[in-house]
Amino acid sequence: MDTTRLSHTLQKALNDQMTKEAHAAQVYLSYAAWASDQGFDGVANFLFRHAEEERNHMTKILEYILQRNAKVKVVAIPAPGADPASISDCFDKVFKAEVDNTKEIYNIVNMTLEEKDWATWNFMQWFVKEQIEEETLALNLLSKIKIAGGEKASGDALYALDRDLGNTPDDAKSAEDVTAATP
Ligand code: OFO
Repeated sequence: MDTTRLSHTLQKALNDQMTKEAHAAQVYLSYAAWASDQGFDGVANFLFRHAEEERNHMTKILEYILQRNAKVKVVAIPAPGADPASISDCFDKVFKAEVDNTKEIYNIVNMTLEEKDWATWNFMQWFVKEQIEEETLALNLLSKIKIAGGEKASGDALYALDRDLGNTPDDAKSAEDVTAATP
């Protein structure tokens, strides 16, 4: 008797998404290292935390695949791309990465609808909600850099922004906290 509770299509889509979350973690890790190297420790702190959250997302999907008695495939994670050219470019890239990931999440939700796999549909709603939070965070970063002057931001403005980001994350509710609250 087949005891797998995921179709082959969804098993593959969730495994692929697991690797995409791991890739996002690597990308944010590389941006964090770049920001730290540039002396922006506040930005780096924010990005290190974000990399952790992406790893949590990967694990959350892995656990769900196992829970549905399906096969987990851990594969190589593609390398992150080039370092950002500036803080403004970094925040642009973060926003784009989040919007792209939202599209991937929506694709999987569409598949669950087609298959009428309500368990996986329900599971994916956590990610739909999470992407709203992450897009909002990324939009806030874009607003901050815009106020600071974008590519033309002065050293003083960047210093203030960096200090701000170094202080705020611990007050903010992280995705990790949300995960713990709604396993
Ligand atoms: Fe995994 O949430 Fe961002 O991308």
